[in-house]
Amino acid sequence: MKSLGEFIVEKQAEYPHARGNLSGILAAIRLAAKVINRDINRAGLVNEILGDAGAENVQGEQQKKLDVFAHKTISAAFFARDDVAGFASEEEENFIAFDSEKNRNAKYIVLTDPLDGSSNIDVNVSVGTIFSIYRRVTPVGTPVTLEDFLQPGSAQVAAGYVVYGSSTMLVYTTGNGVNGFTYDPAIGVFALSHENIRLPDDGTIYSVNEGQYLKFPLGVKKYIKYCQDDLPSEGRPLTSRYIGSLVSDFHRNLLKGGIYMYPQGSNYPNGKLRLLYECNPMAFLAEQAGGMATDGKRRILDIQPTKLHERSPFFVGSRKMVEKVHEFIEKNPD
Ligand code: P6P
Repeated sequence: MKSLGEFIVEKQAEYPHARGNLSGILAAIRLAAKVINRDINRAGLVNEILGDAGAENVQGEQQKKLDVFAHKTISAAFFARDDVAGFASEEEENFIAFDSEKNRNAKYIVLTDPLDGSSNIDVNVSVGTIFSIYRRVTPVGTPVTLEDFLQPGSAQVAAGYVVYGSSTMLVYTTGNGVNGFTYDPAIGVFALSHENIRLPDDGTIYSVNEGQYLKFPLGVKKYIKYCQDDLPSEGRPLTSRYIGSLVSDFHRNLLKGGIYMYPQGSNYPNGKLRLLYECNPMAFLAEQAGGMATDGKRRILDIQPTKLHERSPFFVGSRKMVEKVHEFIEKNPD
């Protein structure tokens, strides 16, 4: 058994100029994940964990108490270290510039969705924490600015997620493949369980909220009908699996093959998912595992962000499946 900590140290040795700051950030995420995991697992028993926080986030979505708890836990873990200069979260309208000297001298910034899919918590469906790490682009020693956060996904130095499911797993990449670690609560360790994860080139699972079908672009509608065609000789109909929790849907498709789609529609003209802390980290992981991630036309990692909470249509998973939906979109322009 190899722990996440041992793995991080081992991999850090491969970076001759590494100073251990990125390792420190991953250690902070590991600690926050253990704390969040503990409270998710007893959410039904402790009133102050379940339910609404009585406020809305910047997206106008009802914040859950655990959303706020997860945000505060991750922020505290980063602030306690000198590896992170600033932090942005779905739960805060503006980024947070850690203003202590030790943090101003840090060279990384982190963006997170502290608890994605949190509407599922009250009904005991798995949720996740998503993170995306960049080097800052403004001078070390000064407070971070919005410019540090509005970098294209291709500039990420690391990204990953924690999925609080039937077991709790941390999956991440630093640009050299994707590795998964399963949490053993009995000993408080994330142990390496899925080394060098590869996303199958094709798959038989499609994940989309088909209740929004009528709002989708014509090409996406035609692709969904293509998936449903009764053609056993061509491996169709495919299987529809949609949990309503990006991290869980993504994780299943990462391991088994498949495509997750959140297209633009009349209700979400730019798609629902946020580019910086949902699409970019998942796109980095997908590509590192051999998959593909686009907005239906463009590679997600090439998109130059203009706003912290901007949204994007999102198609991610097995390369052949993403290429196939592109064919339908190109043939059926709206
Ligand atoms: P819908 C959760 O709010 C989330 O951002 C993703 O985790 C999930 O895949 C999607 O939205 C679900 O959205 O509109 O299908 O309920």
